[in-house]
Amino acid sequence: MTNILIFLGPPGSGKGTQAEKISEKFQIAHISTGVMLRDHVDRKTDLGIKAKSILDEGSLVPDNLVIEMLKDRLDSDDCKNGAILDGFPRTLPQALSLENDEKFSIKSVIFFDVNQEELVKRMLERGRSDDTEESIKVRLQVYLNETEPLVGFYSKKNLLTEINALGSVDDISSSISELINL
Ligand code: B4P
Repeated sequence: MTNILIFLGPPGSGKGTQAEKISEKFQIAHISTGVMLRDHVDRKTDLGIKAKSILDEGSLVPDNLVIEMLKDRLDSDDCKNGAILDGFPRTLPQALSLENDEKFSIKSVIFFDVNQEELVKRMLERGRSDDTEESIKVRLQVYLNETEPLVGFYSKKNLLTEINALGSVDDISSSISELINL
């Protein structure tokens, strides 16, 4: 059984930044579906060719493709100590795909709370190819429609802890470290 810690939050809330630090500190795998998808795009795999325009416009890659990619990755040896999922699940079907698989045990879900103005500022400063004003607008709307309902979903299961993700990277990382119980 693989223990799982989920980082949930809007785009640009710092999930990737914190997952990198926490994974190193606790020696658990860091799995970012965004990083994996961008890698497929760079390598021009079949998945990457399908995903490129979706990423650039700010929409979500279809559930079946992301779920298959993620579960393959979770089968790797480096996930034996547990894994942080950064950016997955982003939809209810993705959440159910974890829930209904007895190979995985969700230990905790950390929700990154940041106001919209700060999110837009961070993403524009980062300047990735999908960080244009137009795609940021789409991503924030997609987040509200598809991903935010997962806050209630995990809260009802008593798995969710909300953290204030405004402040210094180190302070936020310390707050998260106190919550880790893998
Ligand atoms: P992701 O790669 O997951 O990226 P993100 O949500 O935009 O960013 P994150 O929250 O990780 O923020 P970061 O630490 O970088 O997704 C990209 C795309 O991939 C999606 O739009 C979608 O198309 C696709 N995708 C991914 N997963 C999918 C799934 N499950 N299903 C379908 N499609 C999927 O931080 C942002 C910036 O803020 C950085 O520049 C950072 O340096 C800065 N920052 C971080 N912490 C800060 C702090 N405390 N103070 C100030 N700045 C800070």
